[in-house]
Amino acid sequence: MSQGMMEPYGGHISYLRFPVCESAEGLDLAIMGVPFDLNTTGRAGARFGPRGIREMSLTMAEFPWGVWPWGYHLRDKFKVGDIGDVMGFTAYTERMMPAVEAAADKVMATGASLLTLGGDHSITYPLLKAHARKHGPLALIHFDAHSDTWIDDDINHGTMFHHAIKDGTIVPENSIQLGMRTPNPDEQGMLVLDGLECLKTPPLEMAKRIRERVGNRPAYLTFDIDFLDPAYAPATGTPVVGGPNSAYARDVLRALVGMNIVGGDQVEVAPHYEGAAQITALAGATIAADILYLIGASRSR
Ligand SMILES: [Mn+2]
Repeated sequence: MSQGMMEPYGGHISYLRFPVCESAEGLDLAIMGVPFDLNTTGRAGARFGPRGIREMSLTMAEFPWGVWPWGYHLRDKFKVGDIGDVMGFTAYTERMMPAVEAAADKVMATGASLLTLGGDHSITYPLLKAHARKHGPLALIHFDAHSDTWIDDDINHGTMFHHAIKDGTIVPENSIQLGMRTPNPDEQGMLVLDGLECLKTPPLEMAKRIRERVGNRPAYLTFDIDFLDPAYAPATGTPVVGGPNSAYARDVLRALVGMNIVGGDQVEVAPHYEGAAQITALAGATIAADILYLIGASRSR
């Protein structure tokens, strides 16, 4: 192949074609999937998210110069590997939570940083717990159409951040939620910039507000694909119209480079709600790449 180009329609499938690894041992950056969607309140299907994202990531993996416009290939600076999916919990939330937490703990123990592909958004809760165990209470940078702070003793993909605040895993005073456009009667101390606010705020200004809110606290970045308008991400469980586009999201993300982002995830892509174009999985794969570059840049600080 000329110049190390990799045609997106052939070859083995892994996230951005990083090597498939048994574990995170020896890696700087590990990518892991959690194919679970039983905590969805709307349309299920995000269990197919990790696979869909990996497949569409191949379009970006074509180039040996990395993902535009980052200007370098992550493999030239870091040891990166796709460690596969957390599995073995089948249809049980009560098994998924500890399995994901243990898998993330295992990655943390190697010294690698973790990017996770969901799955429904409830998978973020055990991931936050594992990251907080390593880094202390976290700032949450949360892109979503929904606040996910509903007050309920049970955990589903709309309640987990209420629990994460209650148990001290995230610090609301340093946390920020962007893109909300559903009723949110119980704001619990996080700064909420709703969908209309996003549309009125230029990306660099938005990034500045995120930096100011987070301060020096180690941050975890979680990106629900329904942050994007359904025109840009139709294949998701609970789409809400009136959101920003994918270029806006990427601009905000890229402007966070240099922050201490210790881990992150891209969740709620449910590929089967659209046809062969796979717009949503492509957006998810691209945003996941941006998050991975941010985590890498944090390691280089
Ligand atoms: Mn959401």
